[in-house]
Amino acid sequence: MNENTAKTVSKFLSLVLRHSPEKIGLKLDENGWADVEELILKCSQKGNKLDKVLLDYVVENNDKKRFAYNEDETKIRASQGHSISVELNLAETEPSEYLYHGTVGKFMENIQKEGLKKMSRQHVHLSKDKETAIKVGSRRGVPQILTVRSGAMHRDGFKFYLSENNVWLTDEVPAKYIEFK
Ligand code: HQG
Repeated sequence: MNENTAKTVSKFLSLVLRHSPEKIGLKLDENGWADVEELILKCSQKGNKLDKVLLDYVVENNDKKRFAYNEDETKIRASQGHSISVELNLAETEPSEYLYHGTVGKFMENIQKEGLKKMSRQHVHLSKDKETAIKVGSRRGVPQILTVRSGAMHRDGFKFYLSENNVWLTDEVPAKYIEFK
């Protein structure tokens, strides 16, 4: 499989399964699932050639395992990262004492004031290790890594969820739980 083709498909799937299904006239259910046959048909009709072999390859080999099938592989969804409102039905999970968030310098002043906000997504995204957070921050420039006192947040009643592809999700991180250094 050509890696560039797989990457192009992954980007397009992120667009339609997380943000804009209407771009190809696709419907997601309330849990974010798309019908696999409909997805393949509608992607192909819009000039993004897709078949089940290619979709299988992307689901299996995607670097962050961004997409997942349901049990009988008739449906597919993005495991996290949505801007449209979907109910992923993730179980609440107790986080480790610290989680990490990769961002960039230009956002720091605001984050110091108001903490981490969801911005355009459905959750604040946190990583279990600094290496992953560095990669997340690097998408936008020189990464700045924030340490989140997730254990303390959890004890104070904040809820955490772990996506199927191991991204930690929460609704907000007030500034008092962030170590800036
Ligand atoms: C920042 C990728 C100002 C925040 C990654 C981030 C992740 C604030 C940006 C996933 C702020 C939002 C999500 C505040 C947060 N003031 N800026 N109060 N609170 N920010 O893309 O975490 O490759 O929505 O630091 O790996 O960067 O797409 O969030 O820089 O898991 O699968 O606002 O996207 O995954 O940006 O990335 P995003 P994110 P995929």
